[in-house]
Amino acid sequence: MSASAARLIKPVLYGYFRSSCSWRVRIAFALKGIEYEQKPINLIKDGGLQLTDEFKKVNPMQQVPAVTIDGITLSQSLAIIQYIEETRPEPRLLPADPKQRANVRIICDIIASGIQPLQNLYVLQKIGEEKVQWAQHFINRGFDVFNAERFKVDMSKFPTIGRLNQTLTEIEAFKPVLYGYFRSSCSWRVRIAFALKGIEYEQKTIHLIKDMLQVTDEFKKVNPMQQVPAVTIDGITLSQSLAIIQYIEETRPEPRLLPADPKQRAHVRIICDIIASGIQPLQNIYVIQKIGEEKVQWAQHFINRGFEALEPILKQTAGKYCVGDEISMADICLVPQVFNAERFKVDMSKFPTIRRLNQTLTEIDAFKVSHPSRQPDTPDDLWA
Ligand SMILES: N[C@@H](CCC(=O)N[C@@H](CS)C(=O)NCC(=O)O)C(=O)O
Repeated sequence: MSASAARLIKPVLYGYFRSSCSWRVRIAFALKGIEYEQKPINLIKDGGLQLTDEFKKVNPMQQVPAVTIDGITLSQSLAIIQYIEETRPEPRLLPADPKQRANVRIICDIIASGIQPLQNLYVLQKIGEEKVQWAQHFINRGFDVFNAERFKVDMSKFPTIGRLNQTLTEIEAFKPVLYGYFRSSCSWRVRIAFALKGIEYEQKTIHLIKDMLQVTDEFKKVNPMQQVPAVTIDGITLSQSLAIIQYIEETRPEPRLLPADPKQRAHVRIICDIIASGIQPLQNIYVIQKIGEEKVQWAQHFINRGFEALEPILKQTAGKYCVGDEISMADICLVPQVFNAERFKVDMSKFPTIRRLNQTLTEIDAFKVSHPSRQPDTPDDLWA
């Protein structure tokens, strides 16, 4: 089907009335005045229609929403919305200014990877009786962040500060600073992006285990979500690895980390979001600590679940790298996640495409120099 013919067919949203992620997409369609059809996927009835073989073909991650649009099928609400934004730009859902856009993405990612995945149906079912307290805990933790002052500052009112900031950030001492931790997979994502783009930066270690530096009042001012990574760059402080990488991409575009083609870009974002909201949040330290003794089985379960969805997706999208033959943000997310899978002794023989891609990518310099075994805070016995 030609691209123009595909555009005449109404998009179809596979969703569920109470799914917050489906609602995100419904809001986006409504704001943009796009007509669409809905196919309800009842998440509860008959054990959950999302788990059927038929729906698995639509979204291997077995979650709503999914959307068919312009002849392709997309999943991951934020990837869907960004595809709609890029192909139907009016009215705009991402601000024109890259710094404001970064703040929008931080807020989205806090919700999409820091809050929502922890009260998702499949997690609550595994938690059992304690599910209400569990959900309250993680929603409270995430919502506290929105009291942070920095989201309320409209910098356009301060032209002199803006000008000074621009001059100052060109001075060597104002190199970007990455607040990270050697073994944090999300910090590693940002280190790879800096390395691929040839950007020099400083590292400040936030030791997540020994000193729990992420929960100090001092660090809370840097990232109210009390997680690494955070980055100070161009006079602003950013958190959420994907928001950070997209800010770097938009302000330092070479070499490109998002493909030029919107469909390929959507595929990159789907892969990133499966990892960043569907896998990584469930083996984060604050979750693992709440799980206790069963932590290895828990982590294996959710990594397997995510990789079982990623494997068929990558089989379709991969060339030399995750999407085609150019390195992208998807590769940046994949390698640290495979490293974690190996730490938790996940049987990788079931995922030949993921293994092949990981092997190719880990031979590239930018992935090597940013590896957890070679960072300023890597303990001597783990140094390689
Ligand atoms: N969605 C966030 C997740 C950040 C995250 O989970 N960071 C972990 C390390 S990979 C962390 O700081 N954990 C500290 C804690 O849980 O206390 C991102 O992409 O930056």
